[in-house]
Amino acid sequence: MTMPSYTLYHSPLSQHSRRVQALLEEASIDYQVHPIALEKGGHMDPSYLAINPNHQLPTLVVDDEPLTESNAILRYLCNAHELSQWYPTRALARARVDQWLDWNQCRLADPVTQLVINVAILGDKGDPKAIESARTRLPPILGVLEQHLDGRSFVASDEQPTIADLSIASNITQLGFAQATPTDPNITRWYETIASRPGFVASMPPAPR
Ligand SMILES: N[C@@H](CCC(=O)N[C@@H](CS)C(=O)NCC(=O)O)C(=O)O
Repeated sequence: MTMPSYTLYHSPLSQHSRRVQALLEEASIDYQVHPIALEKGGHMDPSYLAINPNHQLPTLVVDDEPLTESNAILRYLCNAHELSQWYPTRALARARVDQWLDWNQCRLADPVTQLVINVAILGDKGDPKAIESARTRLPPILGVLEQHLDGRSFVASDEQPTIADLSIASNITQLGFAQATPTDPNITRWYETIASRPGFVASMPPAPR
């Protein structure tokens, strides 16, 4: 079977990009990286807007067809490469993964992004109201994850990590950039397990010099 060629438009600062790269690495799928300098506005360049008019990373170009939305890309890769260990095929098991992927996008992503933008990226120019709002919203959201992980190794499966773990853990890494790493014991234990996986390690941004 001929496999498609993959080009990942990517920045290591982007958790949405890193979660896709982590799966590509974990599954030993061949891909090219096309770096986009988010911090220099590369995502607003007309050449990138032609690929992704939402000016967001990542985009995975499959042969010559752009695919956007990180969690859709994760699902696509699992479907195309029959990665049932990362995205189970039994209906309820798959729905459980989808539940946590959606939770990540709908509940966790916004306060994480607001903190990273306003603390880590904008620094002194960050919006104090946005920072305060994110700091207020985060603890109850993380509390849901902390309680869910009590007695569990992974968010959506008892046996092995799934794409839901890669997706959520990429946001937890991001909190570290804003000096807001969660200290909840179950989240910490789970995050250490996911973050030590080779694919996740390979997706991490280079350490600051
Ligand atoms: N829902 C999108 C979100 C992607 C996203 O927010 N990417 C950020 C980097 S982590 C970005 O490119 N931001 C630039 C912008 O929105 O203009 C996904 O899951 O792929």
